[in-house]
Amino acid sequence: MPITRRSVLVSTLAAAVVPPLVTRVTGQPGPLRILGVGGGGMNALAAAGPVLGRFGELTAINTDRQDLVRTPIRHTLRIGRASTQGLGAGSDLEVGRGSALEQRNELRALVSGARAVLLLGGLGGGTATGALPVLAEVCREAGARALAVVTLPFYFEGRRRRAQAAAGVEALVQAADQVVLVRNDEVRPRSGERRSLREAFGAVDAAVTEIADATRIGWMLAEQGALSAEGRSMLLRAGTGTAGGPVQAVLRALEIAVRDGSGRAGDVLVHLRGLAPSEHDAAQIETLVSQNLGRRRVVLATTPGAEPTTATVLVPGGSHEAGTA
Ligand SMILES: Nc1nc2c(ncn2[C@@H]2O[C@H](COP(=O)(O)OP(=O)(O)OP(=O)(O)O)[C@@H](O)[C@H]2O)c(=O)[nH]1
Ligand SMILES: [Mg+2]
Repeated sequence: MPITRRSVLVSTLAAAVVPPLVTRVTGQPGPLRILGVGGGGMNALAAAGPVLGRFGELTAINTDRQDLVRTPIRHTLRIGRASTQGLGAGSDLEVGRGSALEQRNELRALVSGARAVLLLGGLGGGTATGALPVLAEVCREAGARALAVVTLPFYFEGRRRRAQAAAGVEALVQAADQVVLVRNDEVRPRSGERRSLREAFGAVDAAVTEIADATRIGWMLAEQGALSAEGRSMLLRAGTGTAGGPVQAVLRALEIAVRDGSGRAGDVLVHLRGLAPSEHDAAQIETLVSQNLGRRRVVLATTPGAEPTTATVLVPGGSHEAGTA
């Protein structure tokens, strides 16, 4: 696909936006399933429910019975029933992997009929790190695109979790169609703000929500030919930011997404939730992207919402070595 300098402006609700940049989106190409795996994945899924729930069925998957009892997600599936006895994977990814294999047929039934599956999880522990690559494989066997949105642990969580997360990314990239990485350390508080652990993970849940929604929109646009798509094993960098206006929000999101460099070529998806951008805003956003990432086609998608504006950027490429060092 030739790289054009012209932004493509897309309204996710097909509301009127400034022509001639508009490409209309006519809804989802097929059934979508949204799975939150492990403790962190389930919490992120619960937070994402209000945004993602109307686009597909939500299911919480875990080895940990206590977690599954407490979750507000109605549809749950416990894995590793024989091997973990409901007590979690004990931070051992092999146990997480074995747990998914143990319930492989049920997982298969869960995703059958889906056109795509969004897989949410926090890498670093046992359940999500081990189970997600198996799930991705199961999705692909069932003919569904496996789109993973996974977090990398905070630095303070220690070397063992970091190393285990790196192994998880490695396996996931082999198995999934897309892997979108969210680095917890980059989900920063406003400067100088102190926060509790719960608040820190709450901020991660919010970032995962936006990035998962952008991933959903990216899938939709790729299916409609409005966004360049590759086959499998595609790694993406993501960033999200909130500000009073669209351009400022995109700047914040880009600062995060480009930290490891510009990656390789491919369309850049910018999703704006909140105030619709003016044509002038769209031009400025395109300039910002090309300044940070070189000449790329920018696909700008908007979802009307209350102020302030949240911008989320998905950039193909990005090295996971840098992400997990
Ligand atoms: N988004 C989000 N991430 C979390 C949360 N709690 C923990 N995490 C992240 O998820 C990673 C994996 O932890 P868990 O989800 O608890 O691990 P698990 O997959 O359940 O694996 P086991 O507990 O070992 O069975 C952690 O290293 C954290 O970085 C949360 O509430 N929200
Ligand atoms: Mg757990």
